[in-house]
Amino acid sequence: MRIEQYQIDQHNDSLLSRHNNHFIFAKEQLAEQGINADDVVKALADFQVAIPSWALGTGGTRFGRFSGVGEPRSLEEKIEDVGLLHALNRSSGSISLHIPWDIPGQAQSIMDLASSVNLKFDAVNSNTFQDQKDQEQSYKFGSLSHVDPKVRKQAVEHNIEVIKYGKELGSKALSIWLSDGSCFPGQSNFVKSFQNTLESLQEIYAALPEDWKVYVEYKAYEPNFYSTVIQDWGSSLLFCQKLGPKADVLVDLGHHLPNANIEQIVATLMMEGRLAGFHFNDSKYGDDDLTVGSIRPYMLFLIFVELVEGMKRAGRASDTYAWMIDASHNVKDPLEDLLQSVEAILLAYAQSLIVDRKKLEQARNENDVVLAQQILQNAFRTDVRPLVRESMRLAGGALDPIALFRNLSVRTELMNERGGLTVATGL
Ligand SMILES: [Mn+2]
Repeated sequence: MRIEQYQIDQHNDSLLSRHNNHFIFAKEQLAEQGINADDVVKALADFQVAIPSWALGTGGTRFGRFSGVGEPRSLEEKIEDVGLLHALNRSSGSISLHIPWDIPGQAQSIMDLASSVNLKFDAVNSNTFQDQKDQEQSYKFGSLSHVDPKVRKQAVEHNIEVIKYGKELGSKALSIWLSDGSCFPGQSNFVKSFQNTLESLQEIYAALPEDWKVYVEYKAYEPNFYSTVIQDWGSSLLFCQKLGPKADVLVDLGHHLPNANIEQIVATLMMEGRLAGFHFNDSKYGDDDLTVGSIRPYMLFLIFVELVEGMKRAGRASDTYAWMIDASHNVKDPLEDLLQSVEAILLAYAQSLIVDRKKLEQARNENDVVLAQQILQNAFRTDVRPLVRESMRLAGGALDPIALFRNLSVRTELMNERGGLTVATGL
C-alpha cells in the first residue's frame, strides 16, 4: 500500500484553518520571547528518526505474544511500512536492519524499493544474542566475550558479514549490542571477559570501511542478571577509546539502572565527542521499550536540552548523529505507536530549542536556582505541537498522521494484502 500525496493534501486542507490559528498563536507567543518559530520549524524538518525493522511487528514478552494483523512478512514489506510512516510524518526517512532477520537478497532491488519511498538505510545491527538454525557454535554462554576462541571467531565473522550487507545498501555504521555477561557470581572472569570482548571488537573494527563507524551500545542487565560485559556508559566509552575514532557510544534510554541521570551521561559523552546517537523508548521500571514520551516526557526533554547544547558546542548538525527508535510491545498497532514515538521526539526537540540558553547560563552563574528551573520548565510547558505539525505539513506530511492513518484504514488495507495471521520476520 502507498499513501498518495493528494490524500495527504486533502486531509491537510480539512484541518488547515484550525491549524493556522494555532500556529499563528504559538508563533506570536514565541516572538514575545525573541524566538523565531520558523527557525524551530526548519530545525524540526531536518530531524530524521530511523525506524528499526523489528518495531514494525507486535512485540512479545517472556510470557506470550499477541500478533497483530497485516504485519510485514518480508524485508520488502518492512520497507513498505516505514515508507508509509515517512509519507505521513516526513520524519522517518530511514530504516535500520537487523541481520540475520532482514538479510537483503537482491541488494539493488531492495535499494530501489527503498528509494521509491524516499528511505535510506541507517546503521545495520548484528545479532549474537540468540542462536540461528544450523549455527555451529552456540551463544548460550556469550559471543564476543566467550571463553572459547571458536565461538568468538564465529561472532566476529558474523559482525563482518553484517558490515558486508550494510555496505551493499549504503549504510555507514554497524551497531553492536552485546548480551554477553553472567547470571551467577563466579560464572565468569570479569577481566578476561572484557579482554576477550576487546580483542573481538578490534577485529571487527579492523574490518570497518574507511567511512564507517561502529556504535557500541551498553545495557545494565538482562538477559544476564548478575553481570553484563558492556554494562554502562563508562565501559562502553572505555571500549571505544581503546578501539579508536571510528567507535562511539550508543545510548539506549532503557538500558540504565533505575534513576540514572541520563541527561548527564549525554552531556559527558558529547563533551568527549563520543556520542554516536540514541535509541529512544520509554520505561517505568527497566528496559520496558514503551512508546517514547509515554512515561517520562520531562526526562526526554532534559536529554534534548543537553543534546541541543552538545550539538551547538560541537558545531555538528543533527543529521550527523544516529537517532533511532528502539521499542517493541504487545498492545498497540506498531505503526500508530511509531507515529506517536516520532511525534514525542520532535516535541521534546522543539521544546529544547526554545530554551532561553543565555538567560539560563546567567541564572546558573548567579546561582539563581529558582530562575534556572523556571527557564527550563517554561520551555517544557509551552505547547509546541503546532510547530511540529507545521514542520510536517511543510515537508509534505500530514497535519495529524494518526488520524489520517485511521481515516485511510491503513491497517485494514495491509491486512487485506498480507492476511490476518502474519508474523513479522525475526520476532
Ligand atoms: Mn537499543
